[in-house]
Amino acid sequence: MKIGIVCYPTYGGSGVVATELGIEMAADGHEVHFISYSKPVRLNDGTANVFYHEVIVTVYPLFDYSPYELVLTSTLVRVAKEVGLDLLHVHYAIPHASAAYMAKSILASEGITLPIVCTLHGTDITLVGKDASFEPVISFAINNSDAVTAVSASLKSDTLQFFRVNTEIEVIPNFINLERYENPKSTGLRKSIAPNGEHVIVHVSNFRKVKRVQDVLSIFDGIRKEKEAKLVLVGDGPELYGIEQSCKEMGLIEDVHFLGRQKEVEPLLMEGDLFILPSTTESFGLAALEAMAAGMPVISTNGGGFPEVNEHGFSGFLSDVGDVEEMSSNALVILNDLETYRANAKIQAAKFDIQVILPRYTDLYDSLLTLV
Ligand code: GMT
Repeated sequence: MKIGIVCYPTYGGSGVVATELGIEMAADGHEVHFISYSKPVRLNDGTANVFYHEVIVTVYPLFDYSPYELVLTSTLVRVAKEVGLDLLHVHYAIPHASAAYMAKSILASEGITLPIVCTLHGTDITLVGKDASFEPVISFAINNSDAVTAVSASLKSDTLQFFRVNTEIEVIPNFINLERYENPKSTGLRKSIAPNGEHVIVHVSNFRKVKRVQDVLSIFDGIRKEKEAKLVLVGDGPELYGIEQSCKEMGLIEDVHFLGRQKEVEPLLMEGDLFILPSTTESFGLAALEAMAAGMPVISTNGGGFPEVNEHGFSGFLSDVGDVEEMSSNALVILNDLETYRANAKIQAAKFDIQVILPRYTDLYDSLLTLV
């Protein structure tokens, strides 16, 4: 099968899921063509059966806003014809789903059929997409995709609530490749930051408001009242500077380590004891799943798709948004019985192994191709 994948190339979860899916499909013998404005961060050069096509937007002084969606559409049409794509899978509705619809229509006018799969990831529905300035286009693009998937039941329900959807949405959860967590290279992180057996607490995000990184600091502060611990913050984003300031004001700065963006997170996660993700909402919380795969139990909030990923009292604990006291005391429960929760986290992660989830996508692709 020749599969086109459109995604954001950055560190966000939707781009990660799209890239990992493409890599697995390629490993299964399919030809996979990534189409984006920059090479996806988790895509390594020289991966067999994988190709990358860049969307190059020329900047004209006439335009205040460069028309990315139009250039993406033209690139999709060109790539589909040049390589003979069998189907196109777009990740994140804005603007990928509408660009795909337009490309499909152009191709249809030339007698070429290109089925479209659209995967909804989260903020394209819960934050950005439902804005009135996007809603009619998103509703239309969802309804006119040949198949629509959502990464959690919660996201499916949000989509049905916010958009005028009259098409079936299939829930296919995000996944991880557990093999990657089997033989980790040591980064030496634990040895260097926690040489006296301190607990290593980890948070990974894009440091946007929705991640509530300030709560991570408060929870860490609560943990430190009872246990020696270090906090590792991975990623960067708009809130990072303020978080650094807060660390200083709260007297935490000596025990907080900022690692910035990391291309390969698995080896780092393997060095941690406990993961904290206190977001206002997460459609899924891929970072929490990756943490569990590395054997880290998770302290999270209880909104969105979290209850589908993190099992309360088993792989971690869920609390109301902002209830940092409860989250700190649950963190201590985990740290007092760490080996049990570590084992549970791995059991929970195994439910989302790529071997379990990949056939769901393959079946979906096959069902579309039999209709062509
Ligand atoms: O979390 C972000 O801000 C990035 C965003 C993205 O589109 O990359 O993540 C969303 O998609 C991920 C992959 O499906 C999910 O694991 C995240 O939970 C979701 N983020 C939110 O819903 C806030």
